[in-house]
Amino acid sequence: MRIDILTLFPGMFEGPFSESILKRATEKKLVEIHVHNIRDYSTDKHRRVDDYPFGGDAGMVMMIEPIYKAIKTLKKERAYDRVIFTTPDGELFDQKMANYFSTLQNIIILCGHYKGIDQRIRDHLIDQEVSIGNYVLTGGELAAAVMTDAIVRLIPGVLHDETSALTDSFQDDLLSPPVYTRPCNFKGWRVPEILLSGDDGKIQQWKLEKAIERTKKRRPDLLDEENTGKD
Ligand code: 6GU
Repeated sequence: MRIDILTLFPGMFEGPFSESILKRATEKKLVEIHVHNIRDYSTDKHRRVDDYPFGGDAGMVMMIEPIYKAIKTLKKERAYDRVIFTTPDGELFDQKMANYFSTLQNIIILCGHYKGIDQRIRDHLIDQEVSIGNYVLTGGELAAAVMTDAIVRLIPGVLHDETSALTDSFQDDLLSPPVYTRPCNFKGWRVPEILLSGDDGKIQQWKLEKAIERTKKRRPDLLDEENTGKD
């Protein structure tokens, strides 16, 4: 899979993509992540990427030309399955969407600046608008990093234990059960006896019960028929 990110702040991606699982996935060539500075595609000599809004109002607006040029340049090189725009008024990102995106070959993520982007970009250059939650961030960069993380860890071979993504919270609309490690007794705080029993059937049953119990308590919305995300 290849993910191309278009942003005015490429530095914001340096940390998240150079540590831990994303770093290893890149090194193992399971994913290619390319971060492009939109300013490099500016079409005027001052390297401008924004301009004053028509009709007045405060603030600047991201111009269409650099973004058009950046997307066109990428599309000349390869076919893209999806051009995604990050914006708080987009469709809510969830596990189901992450699963779907992780099956695609090539995607572009344009990092938005809410209110501050020429509407024609959204109308003509974008396939899907996505938000990561009901709060407003200063820009779409952190949202793009969050989405990239959620997508990349689902690519086969990225996680050590192939099954571990399948047992994630949300994959079956259940939260994960609690987990424990040694010591089995820490100052009298004990690991549930059943986990030490060696009876795998009983242990699996216990994990499922705990997952359901935890979901009922913390996220009853996930158990609503209407909300299962399955159709
Ligand atoms: Cl995608 N962008 C911004 N600016 N804020 C957000 C968001 C995106 N998702 C939630 N809040």
